[in-house]
Amino acid sequence: MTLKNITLVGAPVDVGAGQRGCLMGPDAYRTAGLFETLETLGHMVRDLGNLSPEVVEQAVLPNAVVKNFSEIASWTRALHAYARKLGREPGVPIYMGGDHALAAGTVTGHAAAAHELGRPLFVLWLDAHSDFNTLESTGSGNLHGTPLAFACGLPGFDGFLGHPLKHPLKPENVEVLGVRSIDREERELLVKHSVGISDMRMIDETGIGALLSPFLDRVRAANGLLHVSLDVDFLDPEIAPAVGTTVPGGVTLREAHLVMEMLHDSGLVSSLDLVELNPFLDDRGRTARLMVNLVGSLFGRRVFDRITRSF
Ligand code: HAR
Ligand code: MN
Ligand code: MN
Ligand code: MN
Repeated sequence: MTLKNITLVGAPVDVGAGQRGCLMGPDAYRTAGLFETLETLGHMVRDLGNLSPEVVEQAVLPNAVVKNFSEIASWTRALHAYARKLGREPGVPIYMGGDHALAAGTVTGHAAAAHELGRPLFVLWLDAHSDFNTLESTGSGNLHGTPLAFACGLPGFDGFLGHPLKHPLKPENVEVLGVRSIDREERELLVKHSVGISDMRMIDETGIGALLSPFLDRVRAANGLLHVSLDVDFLDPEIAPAVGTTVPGGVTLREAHLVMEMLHDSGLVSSLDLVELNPFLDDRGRTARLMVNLVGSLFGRRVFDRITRSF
């Protein structure tokens, strides 16, 4: 197994979500043993602690329903700069959220770093939601519903970084997997921009491995980097209750582990977001521990090695 240099970065963002509590996420991952789990697998792990960004001035809003715009702009700028730097170094950063608004910074920072390395960035978005609203289309005003649209270069987001996004993701290099809740206008935007979508019905009919495999093949063929954005609500709420926006009918424990195991075997993952864990809603830490176990699978934990046929 290839051992990695892993950097943990705490991003206690919680004003992008409709409910408070995600700011406790990074400490819940630490308490649930994320560092030790990775170290036990043999990796070199460092924890940079939690970021706390400088607050930027209030920008002019295109839509009055948008909430906490300047706070999210501050986070986006701080995380973008961080991710851009970490993305140019060897090793795998893990961003411990925090709500999904943090991906506005991490994904765009890694896209900029990939550009500088001369490689394309691909994104696997594991989520019940597609988070493809713009500042105009959002009905809730919760900015965690928008980061993927921003990262794909949709218009209206210049206030996030204070300037236009220079290196947007190609929407066809994105795969949204596990989705089961999309707003009406968001649906039109996803179609218009040809974002890759695999919903729960496709998972039921085809199997999650058969859906993931061709995407990983594309990343490999393009010599791409792969950012994985794992939203807790990708998982069925019966197994992962600690999330503000539960949607029934999510992926099972085994489907989630299979995705992580296939990602590990691919060797392609270059950065990871862990988002939307709300420890205030957890049941004796079970969701935090489940997320840590999934990260363990992503970084090489296995019962049996089917290639070498060894335990
Ligand atoms: N689409 C809805 C909105 O924009 C809900 C978005 C919820 N997003 C998350 N992250 N919980 O996936 O308000
Ligand atoms: Mn999300
Ligand atoms: Mn550039
Ligand atoms: Mn979600």
